[in-house]
Amino acid sequence: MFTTRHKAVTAVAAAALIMLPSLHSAVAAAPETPPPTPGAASAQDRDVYKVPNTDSKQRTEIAATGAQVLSSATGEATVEATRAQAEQLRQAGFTLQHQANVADALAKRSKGAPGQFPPGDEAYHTYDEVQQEMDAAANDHPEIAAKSVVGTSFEGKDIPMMKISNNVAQDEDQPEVLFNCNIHAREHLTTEMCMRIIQRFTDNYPDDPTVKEMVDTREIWVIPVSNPDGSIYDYESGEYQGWRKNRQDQGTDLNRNFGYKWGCCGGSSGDPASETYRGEEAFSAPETQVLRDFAESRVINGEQQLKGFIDFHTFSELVLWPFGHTEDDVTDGMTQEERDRFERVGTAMADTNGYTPQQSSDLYVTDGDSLDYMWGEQRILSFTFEMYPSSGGIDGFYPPGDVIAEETARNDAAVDIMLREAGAGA
Ligand code: 0X9
Ligand code: CA
Ligand code: ZN
Repeated sequence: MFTTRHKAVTAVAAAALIMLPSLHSAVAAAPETPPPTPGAASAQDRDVYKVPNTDSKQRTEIAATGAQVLSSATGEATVEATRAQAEQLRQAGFTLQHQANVADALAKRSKGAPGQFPPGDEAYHTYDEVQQEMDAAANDHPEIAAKSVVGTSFEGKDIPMMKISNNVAQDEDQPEVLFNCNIHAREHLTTEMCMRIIQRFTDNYPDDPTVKEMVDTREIWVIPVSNPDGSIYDYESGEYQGWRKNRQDQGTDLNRNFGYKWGCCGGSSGDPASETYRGEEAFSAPETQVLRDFAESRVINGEQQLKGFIDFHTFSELVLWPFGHTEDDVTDGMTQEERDRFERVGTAMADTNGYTPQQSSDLYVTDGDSLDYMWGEQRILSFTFEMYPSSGGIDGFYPPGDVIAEETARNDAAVDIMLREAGAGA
């Protein structure tokens, strides 16, 4: 791994040298659209289509071309595809109705200053603001909140993490839950979800009895930005890029790079240009290594301390449980009893936020996603939440800042259920 990274860094340094003159002359004009990532399908090359009347098998077939199913409300799929992928789908007999070019749709939005979210979206936390607010929360609540760096990204940026618990400096024998956000770069609302969790379980500790109970009896881990390189790249020019992956070469889809049945089942792409590129090998991305290493580090005396995991994504308003790699409800690593527990807890959470509960593969089959690893390998009760909105095109990833409060508070009760359930049967 070290060799691969070293090589990549050298290549980037060489590229930077070659690019120096043009980079210099570009400094004056701001905001500047970042140079397209060589090889990767840029926003210009991707379009959004509607595909009527799909079932999960067809959505899996669509995803297998490397196209991305953005949502599928009442069977009508919204699909993001390159021209080649669209052609392949038409040849396979799908009806595609063109909605918009991704770059055109993003260019219509108002522009922000470099390094800032655009006008109307200022309420979103930049990476620096995430760090500052986590520092402030830890400083204001030193007994119950501790900030650390769980690992570093491909570009060497810190991935910050918060632990929230009573006696936070001690590793107590209490059920642990991990909340992960922004593994997909453009899904910025999820960062706000993790910031909401941090804010609520620190500020409300004295006054809210449920918060107090959970902080006193659980160990809560929160990672607001698990893909900092991709997240920053998406907004830093002041104009959204519609970026999904990390920033390793053409980008790896981190949610296809986990090492449980990696690449097994046609639920990811081997093409580095694809939005769902699975990477060179399982855990080839530093960011998935960080999550794997953290999960492994929580095995104490042979027992996994993490009893619950939620990976927050946008969008479609879904509560998803494993497995993603197979349509089978019951399979190797999932008994009927375990499946029934997932359905029971998933449905209970969905009853509180109005999302639709289902098995991951009911949306479409994926391999190498975070849930399949966290459950399949680590046996942690794991869910993917697809947050607001319920449907949409590329703009579905960029709801205005004024929805943040409502759409994050909407998951308070579900978060509490996850924390409570982490203490059951342990
Ligand atoms: O495709 C994904 O990685 C997730 N959806 S997103 O639009 N946020 O990219 C869903 C992953 C859940 N797993 C399966 N659907 N199998
Ligand atoms: Ca504790
Ligand atoms: Zn996602």
